[in-house]
Amino acid sequence: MRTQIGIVGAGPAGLMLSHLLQREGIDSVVLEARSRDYIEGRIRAGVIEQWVADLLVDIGLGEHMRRVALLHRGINLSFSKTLHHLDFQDLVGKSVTVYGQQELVKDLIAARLAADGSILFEVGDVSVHDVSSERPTIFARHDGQDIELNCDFVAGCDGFHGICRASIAAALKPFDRDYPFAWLGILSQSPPPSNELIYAHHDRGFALFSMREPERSRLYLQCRPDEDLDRWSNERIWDELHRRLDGTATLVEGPVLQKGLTPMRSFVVEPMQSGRLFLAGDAAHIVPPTGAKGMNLAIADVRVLARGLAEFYRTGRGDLLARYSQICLQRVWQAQRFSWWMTTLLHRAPDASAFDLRRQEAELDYVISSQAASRSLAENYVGLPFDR
Ligand code: RFL
Ligand code: PHB
Repeated sequence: MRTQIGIVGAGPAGLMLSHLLQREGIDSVVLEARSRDYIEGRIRAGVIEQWVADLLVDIGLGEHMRRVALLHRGINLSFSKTLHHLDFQDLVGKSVTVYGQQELVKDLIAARLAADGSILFEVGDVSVHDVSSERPTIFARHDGQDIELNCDFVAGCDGFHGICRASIAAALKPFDRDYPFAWLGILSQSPPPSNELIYAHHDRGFALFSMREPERSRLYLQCRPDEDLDRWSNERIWDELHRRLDGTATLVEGPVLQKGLTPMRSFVVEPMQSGRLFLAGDAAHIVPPTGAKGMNLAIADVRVLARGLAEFYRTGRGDLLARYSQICLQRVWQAQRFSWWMTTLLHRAPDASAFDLRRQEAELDYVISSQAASRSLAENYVGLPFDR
């Protein structure tokens, strides 16, 4: 098999890249380890920055989003028994959109298949070779057969646990930080306590009250990284959510549809490319979910990559491709800083002292009472501008 761009991974990064390339007349093949049903049902990110929502409309993917997505002017912070609203529209003139990652993934798969795009699901034993040559190759198994995919370039969009980063590890420098907590998340058939997200700081730990649709809540509790989910009955989860919301809004209980654990880590590799292999999205960097940045960064990366590849095929020049890492990493580190800051502001460290908790409350108080501090949170949450 032969294609221009071999893409490993059909998450938001890989699928969006394939879609953007097709709009530039560039051919790609996407290889995905999981089944279509699995990736379309995987519940993950929920918040997209305004530029991503605008991009989806511009590239012909706005129709479903416009029907089901929820436009949010801001977020709520709950602490010291009070709910505070930050209005991003008033503060920085932008909003965010609640649109489930799996909805975007479904839209992208449908668009790729409608355009006769090639996505191979349930591919095994993927390996990438000769990325320092002009003819990299991807080997894999599909439908019981060995396949060899010859490409001009490879895009490693295979997430944090994928194989692409490992295949160029010698050329990369990793930066990482672990956090001494994780999130226990549920999807519940019940309306959220507020029509916009609530980030709750509490002595017992952090909680987040998000949503997918007006009647479906996505709720998270800070827990231990090695938490045993069997120890969390639905009753215990609801009880803890009530306590951490602390009466600042009314929480309605409902049937729990899904339950899972989300680890928290910060991770970046530099550079994000070696030879003709380019890493994008979670394959290159991970942020803790507190700042809602992961999926947005994945899309920011592939937008840069698609432009670089388009320039290459149009003009034969690789200037933009050569600067791919540098351009992406500037945004990546801004998002890392913000996600780390939101995480440390809102979570309770296991060794937190009474002083630490009062200091966090003072910082939260500053965030809601100072125009400068509110705007700083708002401009980062809605997504920093690209032309800085
Ligand atoms: P993905 O989505 O992990 O996709 C990678 C794909 O590669 C496949 N794969 C392979 N395929 C072939 N061969 C192999 N050897 C392969 N190894 C792996 C995988 O099956 C998969 O389909 O990475 P991508 O595309 O970079 O997208 C990144 C986002 O998924 C991620 O950053 C976000 O989900 C993070 N995130 C959030 N981001 C936001 O922007 N806003 C949010 O509100 C937000 N909330 C979240 C989140 C992540 C969460 N979890 C579960 C980690 C909330 C949670 C709970
Ligand atoms: C979600 O709705 O899943 C979500 C929202 C905001 C976050 C993280 C997750 O910061």
